[in-house]
Amino acid sequence: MAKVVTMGEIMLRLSTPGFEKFIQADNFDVCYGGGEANVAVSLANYGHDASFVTKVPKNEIGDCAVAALNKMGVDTKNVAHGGDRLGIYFLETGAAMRASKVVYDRAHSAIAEAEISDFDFDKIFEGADWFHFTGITPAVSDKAAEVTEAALKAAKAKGITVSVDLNFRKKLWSSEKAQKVMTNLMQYVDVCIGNEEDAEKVLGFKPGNTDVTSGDLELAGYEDIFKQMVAKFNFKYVVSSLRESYSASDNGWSACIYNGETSEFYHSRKYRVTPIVDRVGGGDSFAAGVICGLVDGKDFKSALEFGVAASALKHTIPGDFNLVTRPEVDALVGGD
Ligand code: KDG
Repeated sequence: MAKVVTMGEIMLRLSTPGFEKFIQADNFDVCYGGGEANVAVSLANYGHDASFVTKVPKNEIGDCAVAALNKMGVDTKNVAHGGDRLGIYFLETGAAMRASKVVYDRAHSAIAEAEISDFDFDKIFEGADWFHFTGITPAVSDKAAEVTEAALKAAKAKGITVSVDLNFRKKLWSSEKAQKVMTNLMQYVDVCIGNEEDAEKVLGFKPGNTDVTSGDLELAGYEDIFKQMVAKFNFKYVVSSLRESYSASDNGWSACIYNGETSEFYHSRKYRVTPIVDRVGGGDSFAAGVICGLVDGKDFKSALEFGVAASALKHTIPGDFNLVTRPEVDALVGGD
């Protein structure tokens, strides 16, 4: 069992029932979610010691967010309490040719207003093997970006492996701001997760070279970008999920990985995911699956296969959290 720490914002998710549009809904379904919280839940679910760091308000909604994590086995003893509010996101789930919609109501949330002094990073990272964050947290506020960098410095000082999911959120910041903040944070990162759009918007990479092994045009673009990213930031692995969208409820789902140490590029098996029940958290379940594979000691190709199977299964589960079990993921990886 590995100790994995994730840090970010947990939010109250209010989604329209079924596939109702916002205008139709008389009530919302309630659950909790957020990029890094979702990763912590998956890892706890696979049997790892997963610890989530955030700040929530000292009120019953903050308590409910923490309880939702505890129910899934996530360690929340390093959650800070205070501030004014928990962030909210509203979700209208799309189907067929109608895309999902997300509306954020998260300004001035407790984590957005948190200070470095709210967290004892020495204690938080004691005995930890891995630290995961995403590009969402530094996007939430300048203060949250400062807290993220303080966490990264502390994690690196202890020799902990660090992963990032670039997760560009255009509703939270511009590409220019993202590049300014995130480029600096890459010096602490070992494993970088993000698709082509993230690589361009968050770090400014575009395909441009021709020195690649993949025959497929899309994969060649990824291999090219990944090589550039490794050359600039010396990442150990660069990883992306790959979505082929046939409709909002019917996708092809696979992933690719570049090994920065051996210069090997690998494309996973592809799954047809239909009908999609809930795609939110699909990227987080992928990140968690890859992290799980790597901390378990799997080789990088098998870790990727575990991640892509875990996230394919997530698409069948309502809510942000991926509640599939390790045997269920293993069965999909091992199946025809
Ligand atoms: O990856 C899932 C997230 O998008 C969702 O939980 C909401 O954290 C969220 C965000 O900021 O988009």
